[in-house]
Amino acid sequence: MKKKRIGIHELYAKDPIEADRLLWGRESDPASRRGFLKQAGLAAMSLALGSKIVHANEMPAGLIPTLLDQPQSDFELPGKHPDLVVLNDKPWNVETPAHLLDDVITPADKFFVRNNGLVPENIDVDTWELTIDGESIPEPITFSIAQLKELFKAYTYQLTIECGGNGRAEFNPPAKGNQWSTGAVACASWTGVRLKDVLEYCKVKSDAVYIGYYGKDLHLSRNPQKVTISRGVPIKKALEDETLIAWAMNGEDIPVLNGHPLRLVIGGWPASVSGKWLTRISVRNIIHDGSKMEAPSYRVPKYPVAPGETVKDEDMKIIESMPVKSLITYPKTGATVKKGQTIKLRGHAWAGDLAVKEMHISVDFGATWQKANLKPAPNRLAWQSWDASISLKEEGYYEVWAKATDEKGISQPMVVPGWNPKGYLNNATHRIALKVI
Ligand SMILES: Nc1nc2c(c(=O)[nH]1)N[C@H]1C(S)=C(S)[C@@H](COP(=O)(O)O)O[C@H]1N2
Ligand SMILES: [Mo]
Repeated sequence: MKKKRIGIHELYAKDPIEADRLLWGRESDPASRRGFLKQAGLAAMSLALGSKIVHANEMPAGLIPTLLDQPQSDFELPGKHPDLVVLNDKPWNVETPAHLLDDVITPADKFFVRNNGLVPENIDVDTWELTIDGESIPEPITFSIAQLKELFKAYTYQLTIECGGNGRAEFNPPAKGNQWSTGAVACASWTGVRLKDVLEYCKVKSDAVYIGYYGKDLHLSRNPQKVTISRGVPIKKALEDETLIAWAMNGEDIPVLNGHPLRLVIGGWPASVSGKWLTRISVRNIIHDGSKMEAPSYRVPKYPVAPGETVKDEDMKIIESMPVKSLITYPKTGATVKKGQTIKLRGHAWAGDLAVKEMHISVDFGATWQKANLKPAPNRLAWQSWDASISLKEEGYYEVWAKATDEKGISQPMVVPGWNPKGYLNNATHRIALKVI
């Protein structure tokens, strides 16, 4: 059946409780299902789940069983898998359920979408231009896509990009913005030229501090003077081998929603630095001051703050490398398995600029952990696949939790980490539900 398409803004304006129910399967009034579940006893939770919670004595108080807390939407986006979850359609913001991220290389139709403005219309590959300018470039130079392909060697890398706000939905008090659960992350195979080769050709000066991108997407106001988003990275990150100006995802044109015909791809950092519909890169002799570089956008407090606290702009710092994180991509949450059956779990783990060193899983709410097999990355800044076998001894409700540890020994927290005003960098352990019969 074709899903209906309605603007979630319209829906929220009309009926916020219904909008919340559609998106989250829960109600937003004070007597909400979520609020109720937080207070609920084990008996009530078991009733809602339809089975007994095994290891209930290990379950932290106030924990909502993950099976009762899944996002869902009734909307569908053209070109994307029908089971992706549309959080917003003006602009498009669409996340991927964990079980659809099972591929080592994320297929185009399962790649999440995070737009700040409107997708550019009438894209023409043949006349598309990229200009390199800024204080640290002696003379601006403009390239066509054909020239980029001709002048520079092409490279292909698998690169993980994750929205800085992935996981925002779990923060309490809630942070405004797209209520991503776990699905604003992907790792595709990207082909393009190295930004460093292009900047070298343009004779980048030694006083370069930062790069900033500009894209062709229109501001939501449709005012062409307004820039939707123009972010960037320090020159050191820009000059890494894996920083690409890409024209292909998985060997094909990049999907229009993901930046066709040209985009920056900067793995390991918040995906907001990977500029889509790329038309210009400015090499700056100051920290780039484009739209959404200013506080509080894509910034977190310099020191830990209490949930709900107001943080001054000058006490915020720009997010750089993303924290260690992982997903369980198989089985799908809610799956039914047989008592004693061997279940093969799969997933991926990533840690920003770092490698992931170890992967652990728990079936008893984190009381004990079992080591998983972890593969090395195919190249730097690509996620690493992992697998593990478990067998569950009792009938009832189980949760599988996954925890990655990076090469510096830092692990994912089991609860939502450091509250921050904009709800960035939630790298809490991923949880799936299994029912044993
Ligand atoms: N031009 C442009 N580039 C952009 C954005 C945008 O709105 N416009 N969104 C950024 C953000 S916040 C994210 S998380 C990623 C999302 O990339 P995707 O839509 O391909 O998943 O693109 C980044 N690049
Ligand atoms: Mo983002």
